[in-house]
Amino acid sequence: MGSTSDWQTMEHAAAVLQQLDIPHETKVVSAHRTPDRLVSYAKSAAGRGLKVVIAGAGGAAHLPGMAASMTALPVLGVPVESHALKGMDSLLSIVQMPGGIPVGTLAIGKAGAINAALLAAAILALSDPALAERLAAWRTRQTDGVAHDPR
Ligand code: RP5
Repeated sequence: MGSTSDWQTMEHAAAVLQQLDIPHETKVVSAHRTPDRLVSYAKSAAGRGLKVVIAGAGGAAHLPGMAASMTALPVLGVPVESHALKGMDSLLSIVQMPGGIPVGTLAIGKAGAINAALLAAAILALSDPALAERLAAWRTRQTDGVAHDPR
């Protein structure tokens, strides 16, 4: 994520990865404040064994796109809700990648963070049958937890 201030959003992604027992790391990597850290992180990601990158950022959110430009790994972008524009700036910055460098863009805020983790899990589950079972069980628990009556 681009800042420690993004953690209150991105912790929801980390929580889902934890629930699914998916090894992961959480890092602050700012495209504009720590550009060298971003280059190093993105270029070394595949070699360090990472399989998917979830990049959350707000405002002029170039972190996911810049990361995607420097790795062949799937990059999932989470638009963090900004104060000034409620995350519309983040969303448009992340989703409007020119053709050639894809970023899988999720919803603004908490829902996007949760779904980024679930989408990463689905990608990883393609080659991990045990994870596929855990993901199916997670979804079944969610389904079973939906009340029939709103009161
Ligand atoms: C972006 O600027 C970060 O991703 C964060 O969402 C936003 C604001 O960062 P802080 O000023 O709170 O550190 O780079």
